[in-house]
Amino acid sequence: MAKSKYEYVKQFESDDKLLPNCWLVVRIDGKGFNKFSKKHKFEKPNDRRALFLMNRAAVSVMEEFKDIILAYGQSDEYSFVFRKDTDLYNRRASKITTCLCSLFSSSYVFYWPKAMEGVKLQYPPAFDARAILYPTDDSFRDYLIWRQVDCHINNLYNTTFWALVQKGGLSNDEAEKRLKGTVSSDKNEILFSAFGVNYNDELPMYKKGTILLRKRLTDLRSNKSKVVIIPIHQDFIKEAFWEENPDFIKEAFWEENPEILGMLKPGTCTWPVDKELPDLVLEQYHFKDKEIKAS
Ligand SMILES: Nc1nc2c(ncn2[C@@H]2O[C@H](COP(=O)(O)OP(=O)(O)O)[C@@H](O)[C@H]2O)c(=O)[nH]1
Ligand SMILES: [Mg+2]
Repeated sequence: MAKSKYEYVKQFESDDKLLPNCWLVVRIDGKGFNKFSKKHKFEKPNDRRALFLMNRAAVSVMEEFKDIILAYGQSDEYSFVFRKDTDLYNRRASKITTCLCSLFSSSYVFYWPKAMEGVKLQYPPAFDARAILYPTDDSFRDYLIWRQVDCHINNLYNTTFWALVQKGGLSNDEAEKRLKGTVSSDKNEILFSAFGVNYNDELPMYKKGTILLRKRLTDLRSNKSKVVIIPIHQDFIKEAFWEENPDFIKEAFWEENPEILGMLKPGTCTWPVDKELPDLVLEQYHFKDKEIKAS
């Protein structure tokens, strides 16, 4: 077909193809969630329902985009890590970030009624997104640690701040002054001595955020197995995480298994037998049954 004389305007579009062979991270972040959380009366310092909703929206994104191997979320943000060799949308940055961001936003709204039972959504929430490339495994690993350290610092601060306000009867200003210049050990001490709270006993999801990984799980009754997305709450900074999940994270894995490049090969899961699978995982089996066990 002959080109129209207007076709030339396409040349004005800029090329935003992402560099090859780098870890690609897309981080989305809630826009104005300070206000949004107040407007919807999120519990302080952590609203379990709102965090579950973030996790649910992130699972939707991972279900749609199979090249995402890991996601990490805390507060109003989620980072999605793509396989280094992903060819999604020809690695076009804006196409990738906008598709992820809009699917995340619509899923957040879609699952809102279920997660936030009885809370009316007052206005449409929005998220921003950026794509970041990490050329080395070390910088990629440090990125994840950075976000988790951020989670830890904020959560310890917020937990102590709201204990001072809600249990200690301080005003917001007084609590802020009390915490000025304190280090982590001071905050742990305030929590323990003034309120009998041992920070270590706080929920791992609050302290460490949520890591989503693909794992193969087996349903013991039918013996059928399915790849599902599993939420875990581990430390990126500890070797254990990287040792327990070497599949597809370490470069060496791909070098040793060149034949599986091009298809996703998740490792099997070692979910503790004495621990119930989270609803988030059971939902992916499309039935709620506790008789599913790690293979
Ligand atoms: N009460 C409450 N607030 C939360 C929770 N998760 C996120 N937020 C709010 O969301 C904000 C996220 O930080 P940031 O992205 O820097 O702020 P934003 O620019 O207003 O979105 C926090 O400062 C909190 O005010 C939660 O579980 N409970
Ligand atoms: Mg935000």
